Amino acid sequence: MTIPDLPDVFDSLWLDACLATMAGKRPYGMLEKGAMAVNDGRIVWLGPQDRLSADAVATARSVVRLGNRWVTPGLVDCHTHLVYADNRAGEFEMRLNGATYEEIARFGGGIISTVTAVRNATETELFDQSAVRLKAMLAEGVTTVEIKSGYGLDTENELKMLRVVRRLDEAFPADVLATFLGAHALPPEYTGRSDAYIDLVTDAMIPAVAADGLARAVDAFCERIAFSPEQIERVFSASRQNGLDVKLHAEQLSDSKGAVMAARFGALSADHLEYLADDGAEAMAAAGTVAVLLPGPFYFLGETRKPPVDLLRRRGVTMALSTDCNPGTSPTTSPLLMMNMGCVNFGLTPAEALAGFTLNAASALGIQDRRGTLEIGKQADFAVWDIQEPAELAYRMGGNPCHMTVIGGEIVNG
Ligand code: DI6
Ligand code: FE
Repeated sequence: MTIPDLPDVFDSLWLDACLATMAGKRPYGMLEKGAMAVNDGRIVWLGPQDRLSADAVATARSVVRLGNRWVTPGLVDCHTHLVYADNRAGEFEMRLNGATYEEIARFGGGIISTVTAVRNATETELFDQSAVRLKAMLAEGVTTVEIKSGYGLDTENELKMLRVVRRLDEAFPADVLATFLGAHALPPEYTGRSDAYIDLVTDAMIPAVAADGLARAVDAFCERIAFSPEQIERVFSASRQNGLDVKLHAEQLSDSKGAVMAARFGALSADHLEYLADDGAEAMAAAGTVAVLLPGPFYFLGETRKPPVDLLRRRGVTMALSTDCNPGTSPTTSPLLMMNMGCVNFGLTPAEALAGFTLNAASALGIQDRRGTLEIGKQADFAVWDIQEPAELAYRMGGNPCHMTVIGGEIVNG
């Protein structure tokens, strides 16, 4: 295993590792008794440790011995609403004390209560509250996070949310990718005028977001209780005209044919998908649109309809998994708990669950060329775990076996 143009001196060498590279033919891309070399934040070599020369070890600028711990690619959380203010524990309590959804809504609850909280929060308050959640994710091996807007629902507050996402990206070593989700819910001031709100999204918000480079992609919520496929087509056309990628919350509560439409626009992903039918899966497979499965809201809302995992496998649709971190339907920052739920509730295998938080999540964000696996040339983002085998990551319910999180070859946690 000789690598052309291998530098003489490595910035860092990571020794005594069991690598779950998530690349190649073996389960988990396993490579036991492995080692990795990093230069300029990238993996420049990995392989069996006994192939490394004594000289390489002696001259490396830093050597980290990992005590035969398992190393996976840094986790990628490809669908979150991590920036929000306050929480909805009170609403959760009301629900469990017997209040109906309508009653809660009448008391200003539901998604609009978070919109009110976000509008009332300063940028710094939003940043501080969100930073706590991002820190928790980093401590559980997450190195890349996508964060959506969607709780501002007017130009000023949507841009405020996206500026907070940008500040998080600057303040934390993790790669934080912003998605504009203006078409998340109808703001109260537009009640009965949803087309007029979509005009605002397409004519004012999307151009403003694109002009400031505040998001890479646009997401929308396609559902009877949110926006119709026709309205979302307008949002997607405007996004494409402004050079932004698209993705969609689709088929969460009904088969609205959102996935077919998303695939037609070459969407990076269609997410949720509990009610996905065969036409949607076929279209996604043909377009290379990734299915992002979200066990958190399924569990938290006590849903019973599962996403059609067998159909997705049969059609060869790439499956990712994500936290959907949000205050209303998935108040979690734990990818490992989602991996457990993805296995227990959706029937994923532990290997599919880990792929869903690594290479397939990277595909859902269009960054699979630089993240998601441990391979030469990729970013040196990885997580080191106190586990005896990779399946243990999905097996546990709670607890955090993350020993260390490494981003660009630097230890950021542990
Ligand atoms: N689907 C969800 O599960 C979240 N948004 C969406 O489109 C819910 C967000 C919330 O209730 O705050
Ligand atoms: Fe979501």
